[in-house]
Amino acid sequence: MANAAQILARGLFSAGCRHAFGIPGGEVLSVMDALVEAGIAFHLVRHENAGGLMAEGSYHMTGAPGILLATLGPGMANAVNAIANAEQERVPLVYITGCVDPHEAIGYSHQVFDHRAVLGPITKASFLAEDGALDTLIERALAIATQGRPGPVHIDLPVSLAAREQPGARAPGFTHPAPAAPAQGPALEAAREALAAAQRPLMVVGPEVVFQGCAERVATFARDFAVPVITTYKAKGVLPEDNPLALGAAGLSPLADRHLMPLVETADLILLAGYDPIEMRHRWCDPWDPETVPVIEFSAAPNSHGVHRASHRFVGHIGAGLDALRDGIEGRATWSNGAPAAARRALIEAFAADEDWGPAAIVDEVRRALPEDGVATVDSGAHRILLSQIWRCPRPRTLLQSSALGTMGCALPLAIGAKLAAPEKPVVAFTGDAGLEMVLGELATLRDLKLPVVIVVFVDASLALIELKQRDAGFANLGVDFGKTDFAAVAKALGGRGVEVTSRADLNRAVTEGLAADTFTLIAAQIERQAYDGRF
Ligand SMILES: Cc1ncc(C[n+]2csc(CCOP(=O)(O)OP(=O)(O)O)c2C)c(N)n1
Ligand SMILES: [Mg+2]
Repeated sequence: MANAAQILARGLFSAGCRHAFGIPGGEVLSVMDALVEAGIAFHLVRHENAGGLMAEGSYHMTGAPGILLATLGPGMANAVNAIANAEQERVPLVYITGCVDPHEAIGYSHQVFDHRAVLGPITKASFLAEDGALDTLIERALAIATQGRPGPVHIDLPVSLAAREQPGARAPGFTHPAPAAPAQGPALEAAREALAAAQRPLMVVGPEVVFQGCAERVATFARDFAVPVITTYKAKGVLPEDNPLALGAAGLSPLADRHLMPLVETADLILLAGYDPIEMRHRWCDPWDPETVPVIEFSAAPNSHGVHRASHRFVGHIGAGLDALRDGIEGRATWSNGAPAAARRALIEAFAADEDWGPAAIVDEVRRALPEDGVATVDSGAHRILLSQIWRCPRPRTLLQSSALGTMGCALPLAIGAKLAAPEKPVVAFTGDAGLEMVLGELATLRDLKLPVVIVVFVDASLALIELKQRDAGFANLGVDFGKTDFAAVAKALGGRGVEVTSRADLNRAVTEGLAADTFTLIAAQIERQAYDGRF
């Protein structure tokens, strides 16, 4: 016989989960025990929000849903940002919280409020666990979290239920549904005719290709049909970025858009492959007119966002969709005017990283020092926009970031979760100084886990992205600059290695040594204030 917590834990194990993150309170002790008993390691973090982002990092490396555990009240509320992030970033995450027993909550108020009401708008589902249905509950939670457009699911588990035996419960199981291809019919025929006729096709690739695991098929399609590819920041590497058809990433950079939009405007076929516009800035609202150009869209879930329109929409597996689209059609030369190749050259020039020192040099030098199979994470801020344009991804899931919610404080925990789940991969986290100061406590988590993650912090004593916007808009300088922290000293105080750098050679050496060390290394890369002016 198993208790409620054990049934949930076994269900999570059956879905491939091997790591859980969180901070316990008295209300979730039996859940923590059950996780470990089921074969899922529990990692103590310093802040629940960071724990949720570590769970995301582990998901990117393994494909299994992330697990976050928090106690009731303050523990539950601390993770709100990470849950909103999982919802916007399409991360399958199971969030288990403890709660007082429902009958007790009627006459007890200490730390008690409605968890599910708080989480309702930012989860795909929120359940109150009940006796007698734990097996079905965890199966539903996993199905909802992983299917269609993935996202977070919350389970509120009353204290006494967690430890109560559940007679008659079956062993929960988990199966992925088989990939769904478009049905034969007039919509598919019309789309195929558009592909066969296209002379200037353009593909926009988004993260659904990555989580459906069909990057290779999308890349093959692009090569066979000579289709230039724009990716979102999250889909970087679906087509290796050294491929001549790779036009780099679009997202938050007006400078990149200046080179990419003319292609969007002159294409005679737009192919959307798992493209989710939640990562994009305003310029990508309604960017094409399906009245004048055929737009074929393959997506994991129906698009009800209203951000763009399409002529032919197919919901299901993107790889299977592209296979059905191309069946029997021959690839041929495209874009006789050479416009995509010219745009690619112009983009490389626009984001040149050949300076001696500065933010672009830092990105460039770390790219040189990090092996091909390395994973980078990046925080939110000016450094992220520049890095997302410069950094070359040889494969998907080699650059992790919060590109939909765009939260600060994500890079360090994402890196911790990724390194734990894939210890053989070199992992580097890039962060701004303000973003790092939000999550400094997690350096202690890194120390305890003995993980050789390298953290590169762009030290400019400024909220550079906001300072730039403030100046551009003509506001007085206010609330965007702050004092310089001695990050190298902080790293040492928290049990790691710390080094300050102001040159390419020192940075390269620090990264190489850090990746081979037995603990974390924090590299404080000093840059000038206002170093991003005119760069993106
Ligand atoms: C949690 C959170 N708070 C506020 C913001 C708004 N914001 C976006 S970038 C940024 C500045 C970040 O500063 P820093 O980490 O130093 O990076 P930099 O811009 O200097 O590269 C701020 C405040 C945000 N995205 N997330
Ligand atoms: Mg800064």
